[in-house]
Amino acid sequence: MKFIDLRSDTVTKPSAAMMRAILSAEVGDDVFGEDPTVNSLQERVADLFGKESALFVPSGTMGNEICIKAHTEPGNEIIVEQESHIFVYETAAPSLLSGVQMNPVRGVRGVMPLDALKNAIRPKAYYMPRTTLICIENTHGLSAGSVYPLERIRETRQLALSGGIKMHLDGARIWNASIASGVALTDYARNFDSLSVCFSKGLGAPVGSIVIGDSEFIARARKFRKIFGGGMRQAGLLAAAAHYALDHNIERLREDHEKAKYFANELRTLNDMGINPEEVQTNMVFADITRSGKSQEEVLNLLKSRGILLTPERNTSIRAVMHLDVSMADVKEAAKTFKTLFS
Ligand code: TLP
Repeated sequence: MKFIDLRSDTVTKPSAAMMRAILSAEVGDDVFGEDPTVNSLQERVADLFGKESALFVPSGTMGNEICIKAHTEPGNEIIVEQESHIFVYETAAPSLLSGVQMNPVRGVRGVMPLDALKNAIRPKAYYMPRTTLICIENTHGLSAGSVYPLERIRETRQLALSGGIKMHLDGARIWNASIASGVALTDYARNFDSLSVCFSKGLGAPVGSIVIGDSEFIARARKFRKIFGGGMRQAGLLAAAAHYALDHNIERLREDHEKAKYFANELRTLNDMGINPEEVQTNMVFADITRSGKSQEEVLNLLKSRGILLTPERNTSIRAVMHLDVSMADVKEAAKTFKTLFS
């Protein structure tokens, strides 16, 4: 059975053209800093975001965790959004790897209110943890890929600066945010001390993320990448895929956003599932299944039996993610099947 795989934009496979780019990559030992394709990718991405330096890493999780490690000391506290990937999906790695405590702030569709942030920043008392980092996620995955408004990022930056607090961006899907909002990558980046962005989500590369910051920060990050086991050797093979993704797969994210809008529009009549096309900002659609009379597992299995794969989210929803390996025709078919099953 051929599946229409809407579980994540991470499921894409490298295209033939991307494979050719991989096969013709010039490589060297990147732990010695001698891989020309990794080096050119790092320079390219630093430029793209208007920062001094960048470091290629195996995954988005490692990118986030290296940045948290490089910004903090054990016993510090970091502020994260309550439904952020760092808080929910990284298996408490900040506590385990950096010895920090996470202070979760409840956001509205992933966006943390300023007064809640102010309350979360600890007074400078010796008997309290020191707040050293605020993490923002853009787009915000558990809010169905919603975009973090630039204005709020700027206000948060001002607040952070006034308390001597650093800012980190989990920008796994910053490309989608930039395409949807029209905000330049540099405009996002200037508000952060570090960013982690992924090539292996909407951009369609098989593996790879990159950490971005000033040169001093990236030197620290390089050390922690080695400590965390992320020093790779002939990683130019992967960096070539990332170069290809930057050349070909950013602008086309618009198509994924259109597919998500279409899907949500088609399903909006399933009132009980709370699908509002107005809320679809990028490439994800969430459906609430609590009133369907079926468990998450039952709903997912039913869809699977008709050739459609989605993921469970929270305990209440299922998620469809659009990407370059599903066509508009696939999405139309998926929407049709979905409607017949749940109308
Ligand atoms: N997200 C995955 C799952 O882990 C949930 C997905 O399918 O969406 N930050 C954000 C915002 C992410 O969505 C993800 C992956 C990561 C970081 C981690 O990236 P990887 O999987 O490369 O470690």
